[in-house]
Amino acid sequence: MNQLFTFILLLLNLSGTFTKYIYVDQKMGWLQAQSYCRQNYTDLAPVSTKKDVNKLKQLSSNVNHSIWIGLRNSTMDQIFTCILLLMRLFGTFTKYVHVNDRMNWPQAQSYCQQHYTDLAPVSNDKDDNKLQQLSSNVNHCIWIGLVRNCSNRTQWLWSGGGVASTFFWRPGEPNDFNGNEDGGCVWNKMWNDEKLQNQKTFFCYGAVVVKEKKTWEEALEYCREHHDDLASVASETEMLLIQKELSKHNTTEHVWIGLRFLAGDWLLVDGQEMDYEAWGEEGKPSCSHAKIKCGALQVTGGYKAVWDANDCEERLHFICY
Ligand SMILES: [Ca+2]
Repeated sequence: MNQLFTFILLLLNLSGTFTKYIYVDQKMGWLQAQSYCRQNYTDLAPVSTKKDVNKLKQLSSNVNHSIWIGLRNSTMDQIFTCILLLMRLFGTFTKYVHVNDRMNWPQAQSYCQQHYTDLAPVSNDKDDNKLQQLSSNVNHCIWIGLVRNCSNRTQWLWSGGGVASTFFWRPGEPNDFNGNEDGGCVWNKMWNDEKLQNQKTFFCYGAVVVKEKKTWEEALEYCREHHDDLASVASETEMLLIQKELSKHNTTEHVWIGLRFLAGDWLLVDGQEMDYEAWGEEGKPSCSHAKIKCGALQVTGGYKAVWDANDCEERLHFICY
C-alpha cells in the first residue's frame, strides 16, 4: 500500500528549538518525501524536547490528513545526517480490520485467530475513535474482543489475554440483560454487552511478523510501504497478542517495534500515548548513549517479553501492523 501524505519540514536552530516550519503541500510517499527533504534541506538541527513535538502537534492540528514529518538527527559535531524519522502524528494505523460478515462472538473469535491475530482489543480512546472511523457507515453494534469473565461476572477480559481496564460503555450499560450478555460490542464509539450468540460483524486485530533483518529505520520504511506502521505496543493485551503472533515464528531474539527515543523521551512512532510500558528489570533507559535509541521486544528469556533499547543500526526482524 503506497500511501501519500503531505509533510512538514522542521527548520530548527542549533539549540533544537523551532525557528520555522515549511509545510510542503505536495502529496508524496515516504521514500519520495525523504528524498525531497534530503535534496532540499540538509542542514537541519535535531528536535530536542518533547515540547517541540507537542508544539508541532498543535500547529498541524488543522490539517485533516496524515503528514509526514521529517526529524533529523545530528552527531555532536553538527554533521547532519538525513531524515531519520518520519513520525506519524495522526494515526491511520490499520491494526484493525472490520470484517463485514455476521457471526456470533465465538465464531468471530475463531475467524480472527485464523486470519489475523485475534478479535480486536481497545486500549484507549484513540483506538475507540479508530474503530468509529472504520465503521462510520455501519448501523449496528460490532463485536470486539471483550468478553465477560464467567467466574467473576463484574470483570471483563480481552480475547487473547489481559483484563480490560478502560471502558467506553454506553450510559446504562453493561446491563447484563437476562443475565447472559457476555460479549462486548461497539457502535458509534460506545460499548454494549450483548448475548454471545447474536450475529454481528466484527473487528479483528492483526500484527504481522516480518522475518527480514533490517535496521530500525529500514523496518519503519518497510512497514509504512507494505503495511501501515511499525507496531506499537499500547497495552498489556497488545503485548500478549504480539507475543502470540511471535510464537508462531522463529525470529531474531529482539524484534523492532515502533518505539523510539526522541526529543528527550521514548515515544510511539504512530503517535499513540504511552499509557503502558513494559521495560525489563533495569527500567526505562535514560538513553545517554547516542546510538541506543531504538526500541525492540526481547522475545526470549522467559515467557514474558520485555522492551529493550537497542542500537538502531542492528539488523533485526520486526513487527508491522
Ligand atoms: Ca446490554
